[in-house]
Amino acid sequence: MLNILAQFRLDGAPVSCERYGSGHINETYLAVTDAPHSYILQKINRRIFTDVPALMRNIQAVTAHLARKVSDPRHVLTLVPTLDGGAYCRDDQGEYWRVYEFVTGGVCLNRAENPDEFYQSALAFGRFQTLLADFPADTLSETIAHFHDTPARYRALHAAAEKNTAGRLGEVEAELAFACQREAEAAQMVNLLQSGTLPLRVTHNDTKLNNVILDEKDHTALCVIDLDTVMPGLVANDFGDSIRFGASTAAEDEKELSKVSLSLSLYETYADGFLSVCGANLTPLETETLPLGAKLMTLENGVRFLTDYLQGDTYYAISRPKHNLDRARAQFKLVADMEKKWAEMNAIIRRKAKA
Ligand code: ADP
Ligand code: GN1
Ligand code: MG
Repeated sequence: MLNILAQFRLDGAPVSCERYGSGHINETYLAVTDAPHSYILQKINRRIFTDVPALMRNIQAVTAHLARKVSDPRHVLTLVPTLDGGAYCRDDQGEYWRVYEFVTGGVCLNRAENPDEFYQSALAFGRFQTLLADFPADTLSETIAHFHDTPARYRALHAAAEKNTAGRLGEVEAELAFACQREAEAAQMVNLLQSGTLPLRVTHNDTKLNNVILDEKDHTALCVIDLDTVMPGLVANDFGDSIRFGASTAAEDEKELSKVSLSLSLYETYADGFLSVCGANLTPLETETLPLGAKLMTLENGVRFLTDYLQGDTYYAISRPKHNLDRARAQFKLVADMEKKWAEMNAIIRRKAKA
């Protein structure tokens, strides 16, 4: 790792470099130097991100845009250049590496301990949306094609079931049936986009609570991280993915399904924060479709976890044998609970829209 770090313009000499965080996609390390100054070193997942130079151009452009608009450097991710001024380096195995300034005095949470932390994440993603409203979306590359194209995610699920590479099909009949029963409605958001009724905006596309850094002292929002999937997309999907992860009463991979439900109170908290910052910029239909975003993002993630389980766990990092199946089951349980609470979910958004 030291030879990789040596290629970046670091302040001080590295004294340690350890695995860090709980992301499912990249390999993340915390590098501490004798300066003392800390950095985040990441090996970018090039199996998933097939055009890393384009991805890094997106991140450079987006972080530069954000940096021009915020006054506190802890409010935006900062890339550290290589010795020759590049945004990343490549090792002799062809792997791509990048370094960010470590946001000091920050924390990333997998679960909100209190509603205000979740509210803070809503402010962070709402501000992110607002600050990028004037960013030229057509200059961004699509880092993962069809990322939130839910019908395409279903096609991948059907193909995985057909191939049954890992021989697990017999084990997932109930989950597959649950997903298939909802296949037609899962296309609603994409249909609205294709008919031109919902606008394409610059969105984050991976708005989990642990992709926001909060100040460790008062737990106020500092900055949004994990910018690999910043692309043109739908606001309701950004809202929805936050709800899926953060307004659930249990973890994304909870095995005990009776613990998994939608907290309407956390849902309302998030809607309050998000709409207080970016609500004025949204069209009436964008606001109206926020609950649909929550349901479809949860369904889509369930479909993706199930697909990965059928394919033999090749996409997400797992830490136990049936991890992806547990994740899929928890998502589907959350979808089922959202269906029960559908009227309230919509009523909450209608109330906020009027306020
Ligand atoms: P992944 O795509 O694998 O989720 P992330 O970019 O989200 O990777 O990083 C994984 C974790 O590393 C984050 O959840 C966070 O805890 C930590 N992290 C990433 N970037 C920074 C940073 N600049 N400062 C502090 N912590 C960071
Ligand atoms: C991945 O990178 P990370 O862990 O923040 C995934 C998201 C999923 C999420 C589920 C690029 O997010 O789309 O919603 O796992 N990111 C990518 O936890 O596929
Ligand atoms: Mg992440």
